[in-house]
Amino acid sequence: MSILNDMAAALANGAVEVVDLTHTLDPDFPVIVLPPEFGQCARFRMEEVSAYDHRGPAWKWHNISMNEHTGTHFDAPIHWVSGRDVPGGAVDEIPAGALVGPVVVIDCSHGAARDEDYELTPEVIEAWEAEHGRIPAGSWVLMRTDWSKRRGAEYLNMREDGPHSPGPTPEAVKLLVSRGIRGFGTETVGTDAGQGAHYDPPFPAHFFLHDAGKYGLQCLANLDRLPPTGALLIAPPLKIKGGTGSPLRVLALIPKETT
Ligand code: 23J
Ligand code: MN
Repeated sequence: MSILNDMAAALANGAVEVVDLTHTLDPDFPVIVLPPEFGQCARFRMEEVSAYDHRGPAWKWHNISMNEHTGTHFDAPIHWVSGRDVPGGAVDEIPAGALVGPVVVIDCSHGAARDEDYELTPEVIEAWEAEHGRIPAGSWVLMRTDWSKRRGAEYLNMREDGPHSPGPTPEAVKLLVSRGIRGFGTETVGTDAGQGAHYDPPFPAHFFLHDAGKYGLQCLANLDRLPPTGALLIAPPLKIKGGTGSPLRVLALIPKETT
């Protein structure tokens, strides 16, 4: 009897399903837009090198380029100034065992449908815990907003005063860190709210998560397919030397509904 033989059987017979939480890397997928005085995030680009032609008669391949924080992506502790001295804080230094772990989902989709600046607060987290139990140490915590269903300009939701999208308050992030979470993930372009620059400190999710050596995931999709508890997340970033983050394929293993 082996737990992994059981897992392989469960995957084969559908008792465990694999859900893809990843958007397709596409030049048209929006990237974060910072105020103009700052350097900007490059979109995904793909250039054909050959396509079974005179440049390579039997093969097709592309050169690709992008910012580390393009598309569905992982944030490492050294992404933020608060995490700059975290040991093992670059993507290539994160141990493989830290990249697979339990995941819980806090459904904020109703609030975010009403209020594009919806805030995940300690009260929302405590209400979730009253229903589902305390957030286990070592868990990924994902904030479901259904923002991944938005297309085009609606995704960044940019206005004259900057982007408007939901996110956590500073107090909420501190509470999650105190629970000993592994990391925090969102469906929006950042782990912080669109208006997150106006909190104290600015961008509190980035500040407090990475200060504590926690990870981030952004631009996630299909969170509406996950149970609140009981799923397993597989989220390994590329092993970029000194990298602050990377696009990745995020997979969730979920138990098949048995109703
Ligand atoms: C750089 C500066 C501010 C932010 C971000 C990046 C991100 O959201 C990111 O992708 O990590 S808020
Ligand atoms: Mn990022």
